[in-house]
Amino acid sequence: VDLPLPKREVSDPDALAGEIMEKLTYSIGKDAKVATPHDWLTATILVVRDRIIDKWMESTRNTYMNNGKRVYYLSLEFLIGRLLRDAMSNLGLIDDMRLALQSLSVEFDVIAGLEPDAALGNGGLGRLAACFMESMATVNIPAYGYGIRYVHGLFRQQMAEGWQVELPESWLAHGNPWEFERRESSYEVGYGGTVETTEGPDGEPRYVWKQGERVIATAFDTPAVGWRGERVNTLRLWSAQPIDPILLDAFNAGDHIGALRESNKAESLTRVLYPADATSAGQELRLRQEFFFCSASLQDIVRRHLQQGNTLAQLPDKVAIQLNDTHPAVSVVELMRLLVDVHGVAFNDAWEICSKTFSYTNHTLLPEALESWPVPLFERLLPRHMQLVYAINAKILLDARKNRGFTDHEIRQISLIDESGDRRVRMGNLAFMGSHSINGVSALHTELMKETVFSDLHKLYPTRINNKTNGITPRRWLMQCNPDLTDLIKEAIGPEFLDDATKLKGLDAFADDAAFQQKFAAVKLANKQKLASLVASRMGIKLNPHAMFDIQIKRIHEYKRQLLNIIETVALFDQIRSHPERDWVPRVKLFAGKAAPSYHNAKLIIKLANDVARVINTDPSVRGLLKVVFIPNYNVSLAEVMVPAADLSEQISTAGMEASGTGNMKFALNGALTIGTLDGANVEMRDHVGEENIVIFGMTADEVGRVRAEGHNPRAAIDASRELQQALSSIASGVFSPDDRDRYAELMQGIYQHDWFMVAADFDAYAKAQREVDDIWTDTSAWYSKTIRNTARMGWFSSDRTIRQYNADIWRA
Ligand code: DL6
Repeated sequence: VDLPLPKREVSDPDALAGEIMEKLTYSIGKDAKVATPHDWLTATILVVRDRIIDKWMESTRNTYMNNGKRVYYLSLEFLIGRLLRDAMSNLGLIDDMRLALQSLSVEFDVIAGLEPDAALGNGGLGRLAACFMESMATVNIPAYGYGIRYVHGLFRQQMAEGWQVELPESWLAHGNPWEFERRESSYEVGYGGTVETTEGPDGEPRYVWKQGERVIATAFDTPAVGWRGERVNTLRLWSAQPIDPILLDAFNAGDHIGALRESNKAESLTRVLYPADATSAGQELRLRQEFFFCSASLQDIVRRHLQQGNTLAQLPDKVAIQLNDTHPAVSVVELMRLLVDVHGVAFNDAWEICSKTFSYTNHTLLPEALESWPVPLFERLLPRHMQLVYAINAKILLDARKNRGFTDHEIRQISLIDESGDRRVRMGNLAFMGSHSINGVSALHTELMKETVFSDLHKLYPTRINNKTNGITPRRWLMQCNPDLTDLIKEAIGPEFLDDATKLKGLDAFADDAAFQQKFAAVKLANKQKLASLVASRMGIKLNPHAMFDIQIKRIHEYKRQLLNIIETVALFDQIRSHPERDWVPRVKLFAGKAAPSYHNAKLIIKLANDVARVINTDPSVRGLLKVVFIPNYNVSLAEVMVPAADLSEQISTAGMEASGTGNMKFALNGALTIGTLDGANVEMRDHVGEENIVIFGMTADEVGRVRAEGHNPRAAIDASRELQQALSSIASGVFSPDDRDRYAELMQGIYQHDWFMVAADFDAYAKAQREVDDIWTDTSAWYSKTIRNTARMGWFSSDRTIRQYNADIWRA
């Protein structure tokens, strides 16, 4: 029946207040007299959600009617953060909702602050997926995100005497009013068992996978709203459930724990997010998680495709599947299995369908992050998939040898099986072979992909690798996190930039305007005051908002070089004490970020930052010129306060090691000056903002490669720099760790002995660049003319542009 869609027409404050009361009463079952702030939050979300649903149904119905091509973004991580402010801002409801809540004596900011931060991701890769969901809806692409509904997202970080302690994060404790459970969209996912061969009707062998274990994947849908609410897409997250919730026989026989064993095992599949980012987790549970969400997603995609009356041969015309890194790479073989074994498509035809349907994004070149699975494990969990891996490998390797003259060495490099040690299945090679497009996430990273990890596959398929430089959504990372700056920009250049971030360019004309600079500075100061009050209330530390806020926030990793920043801070501390006569620029050094729980050196770096902070912050000879703070529990919501408050953005990774970075873009867009290396997207940022508006230092990726190949001698760099010598020896000898003098000896030895991350090699250049930053800061007008130009010229880094490029070159939806 063609029923008209219902619609919430009115949204003035009175109507909204009435609806909030209605939700509170009839959906939550609470009297306003006894409602808790959480009840008000839920009621408010439900009212906003109603408006989203209107658009959601409209978008879904249109896509169905058009039977056009859909994009599926498969990602093991979606680092979503809070949704309420974002959704309200995209629907243009912020002001009316504030007034509505006020009329009910509820403070919007208070309840908005109670929304849990959905941290279903570790860092850059997961946050990029969340920005992409918002941009795909904004640029009107029919898209689905597919992932896992982890019960516990990324751990909560606490400090115990300066050491990171990991605690579980329970984002679902108060329920999740944004999501819809779709019991009808459930699929069985199998593991283990055996493969039986029978004869098909055509006389060809048919393979039947007799699965040893099975679980149910149930869908939970969350709407993803685009700018101005024009389109709403779906984020579908899978939750694992047992086939039999309880074994009654066992229960009745008194085995109450055994009766729930299967159920617990199934549910534990989607209980926790693996807290590692740039290292491959390498656990059986991780492979089970990956296969679980890939199998459920592909079954869902194929079902939807066929339900629309399409044929399987049409799959590439109607479906584009983007693999977010190698985590969903097992999808390639799962789709082959569904096509060949379940739907009877011939192997070669199935392979063509697969490679035309999939595309793959690589997010890191770090060898330790390139996923591979021991052959025995892969074979035990996924016996039919192992056969398919061998069949695909045979097809590709034979072709490479026969038709392309590949040498033994090249064959070994491109093979799906790594034979160099224990035999392993290489997921990067699988994703590459099974995709028609392989993209890097910045220009430099893409070139390095061609030259390093994928050089041989690039030789075999020279047209597949392409670049899609990352972007960030300006809705969350400007309008929502920095409303005062957004208003100021609107006042100066009008509202067009809200719909097209490249229009920010108009601000260039105001960069040298003294009156505008003052207003820009006032907004920055207010944002710094806001951050200062957060630090005061959480940590009891007072910050001077007139000091330069110098911020490094990101995962803690040696290649990101928080250590370089800390060592330079120690050197600055020495200088301030040795040269009290100089005009030092007052600085607040702020750090935040989580370390993978098993990453020893990263955790030690957090402890060092805290140790250094304790000593510097209590030394009277510093006279308030330097303060160091490590803010615990970095997450999206904290970033939303820190990014607008930054004067200086630290993007100082060892060149060639950061694939892109996206924090770098957020800071520059919000009017921070960047100090950075020529790494990842910093290179393109320099091209866009102009080299006079960014402070670049240090070795290039080529130089790092060359020095590593020739043998780096860190001693020479250390001997040549008195400041570095002093800083290293004070840390190594226990000046900052009197309770355990050797705590940092080994960490410092790493720099003396091999300096893999080029900390010593880049130290002098970094320290010099920092003094350059001081000089610019001292000339207030020069500072603001540069930082305003950063805001003006960062529009290209909107994820809308990135998504348009994906669509134009890869998906064609
Ligand atoms: O592409 C998003 C993001 C990049 O900006 C970072 O440079 C990169 O480190 C990050 N990669 C990861 C690790 N991924 N794996 N696997 O998060 O991706």
